[in-house]
Amino acid sequence: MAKTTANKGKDIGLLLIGKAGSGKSATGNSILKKRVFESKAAMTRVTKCLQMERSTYKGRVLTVIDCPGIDDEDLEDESAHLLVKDEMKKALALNPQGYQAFLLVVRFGVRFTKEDLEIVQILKSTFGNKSLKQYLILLVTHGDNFDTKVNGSFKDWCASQTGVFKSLVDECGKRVVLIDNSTQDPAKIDRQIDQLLSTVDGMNGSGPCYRLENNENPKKKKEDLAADSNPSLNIKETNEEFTLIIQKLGHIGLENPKNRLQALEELGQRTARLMTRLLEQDKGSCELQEYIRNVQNIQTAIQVQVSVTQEVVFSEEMRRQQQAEIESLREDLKCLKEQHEVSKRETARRLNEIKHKI
Ligand SMILES: Nc1nc2c(ncn2[C@@H]2O[C@H](COP(=O)(O)OP(=O)(O)O)[C@@H](O)[C@H]2O)c(=O)[nH]1
Ligand SMILES: [Mg+2]
Repeated sequence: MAKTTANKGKDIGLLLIGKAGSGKSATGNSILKKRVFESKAAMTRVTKCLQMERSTYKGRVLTVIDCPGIDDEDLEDESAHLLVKDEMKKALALNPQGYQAFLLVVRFGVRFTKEDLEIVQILKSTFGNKSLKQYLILLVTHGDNFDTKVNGSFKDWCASQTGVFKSLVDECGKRVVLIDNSTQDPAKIDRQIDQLLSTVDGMNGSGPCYRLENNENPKKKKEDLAADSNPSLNIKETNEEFTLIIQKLGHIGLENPKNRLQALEELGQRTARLMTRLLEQDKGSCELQEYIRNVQNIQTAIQVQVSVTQEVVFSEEMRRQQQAEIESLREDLKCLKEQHEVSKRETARRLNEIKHKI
């Protein structure tokens, strides 16, 4: 693993890290401006495995990876440290383009404990002390609970903190961003994304991003692979599944939009399963990086097709509703005409009666 300077363009990769319930998934949804990560009130893990999602914001592709939350019990358990480290390595393999920042997510309004600092220690031993400081941003959620009348400005408040929070701020090179994931105000949502992106740009600009280096310690990699070799590792099977997915994707265009959407979603799940298998087999060694990248490209292609098809389905639904409204207006008009004819005939009949009486 190493820094690289291959950060062409302005696309941004962000990795969300933190304790379960800190607001990682909600933050991911705020950054991408869509509800793609499951977020709900629970202090245990809701996000069970790594999830990568993308969106475009002001011409930049934002890639966000949400990690399973870390429980306090995990932090007490030595062997669980290894699992967390393993998860981080998978996150690096999942996004070979690399990360401009790691967002250490904490929740405003709760007491910070030594377990919060423990996470930083695990990250340090995974990414290296120096690198971590360069890439970490402390992202504080529940900004809606931050009362400036009571606390003053967020910047001043951060500067006045002591104890664990101060240590976290220092570990993150004093880069701290407050976010309110509950807001529905589009202008505020944009302002928050702008603030986060300018913090990210401020630390890296167009400079290096953190990614898994392909040829890290090849000897060790081979040994690791031999030790970890998984009997279920079957590249032939993976290739076959990969080919089947591509073939299916090619045929999907022929379906009507609603069926196409359903088929794409099923294919998306199938591709995600293939990706999970690959990542499990790869174990962060990068040996299967080529396959992982190919599957990732398919995932992106499926995502693009899903959003295009969603738009088609939506506009078809709108057209159908408008057509139904026109039909109902026509029906009303027909009724009105008929009523008009009836009253015309009634008036003529009465006039006739009057004429006869005269
Ligand atoms: N009011 C408020 N609630 C938030 C905010 N961020 C997250 N939450 C809530 O906190 C809970 C846990 O969030 P979640 O994203 O699932 O946490 P995760 O386990 O770290 O992914 C959910 O009920 C979220 O709606 C925030 O900024 N403001
Ligand atoms: Mg989550």
